[in-house]
Amino acid sequence: MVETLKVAILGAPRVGKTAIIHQFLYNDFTENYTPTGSRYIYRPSVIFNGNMYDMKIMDVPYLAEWSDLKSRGLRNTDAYVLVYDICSPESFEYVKMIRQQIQENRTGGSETPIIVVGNKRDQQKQRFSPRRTLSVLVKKSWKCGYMECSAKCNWHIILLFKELLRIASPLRWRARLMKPLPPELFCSLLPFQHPGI
Ligand SMILES: Nc1nc2c(ncn2[C@@H]2O[C@H](COP(=O)(O)OP(=O)(O)O)[C@@H](O)[C@H]2O)c(=O)[nH]1
Ligand SMILES: [Mg+2]
Repeated sequence: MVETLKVAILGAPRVGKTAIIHQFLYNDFTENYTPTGSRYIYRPSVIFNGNMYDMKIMDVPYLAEWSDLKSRGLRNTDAYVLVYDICSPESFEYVKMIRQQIQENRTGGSETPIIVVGNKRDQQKQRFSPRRTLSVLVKKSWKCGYMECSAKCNWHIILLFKELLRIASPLRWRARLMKPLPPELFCSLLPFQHPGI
């Protein structure tokens, strides 16, 4: 049976949530900004480490707080991606708030798989804080994963989804007890079928 993995992409407006998903699924990027009006669901199938997964990727517009998250059926996702713009401190504050609300309210608390993603790495000359400061905070204090990417340059986008699958799939429990898997096991992530949009 093909396993379904539900993941939610959250973050302040304009940080590049939709751009990250489109780069992953369609190898496409546009400079034009079209606000995502309501939650949009993509359902690609992917092959990861020789297994096929049906993904449900939820592109979530701005939510003021956790109660919105609950009411939109986002409570029981397998993993959350919290995106901020490395040039925008406000977008990091938003990620901080949402992360706290997820960990305080969700069953499983700090075990909830979360990856914090700093997008727009191509603009890193304008970043508001050194990478290391934020990655240490996120990894050590928040106990979340941390990555940076650029949807514009298609940099680390596949890596992000590989990491997402790794932490969202049931194998994550085994993976946590083991050393990181060797790189050759991470080499196969292929969007298998594009959703019709
Ligand atoms: N320079 C740069 N711009 C980006 C990147 N990702 C997204 N953008 C731009 O940022 C704006 C907002 O992107 P969008 O994906 O719609 O943001 P969302 O509101 O979080 O879904 C758009 O104008 C994109 O072209 C990136 O990695 N680098
Ligand atoms: Mg959007």
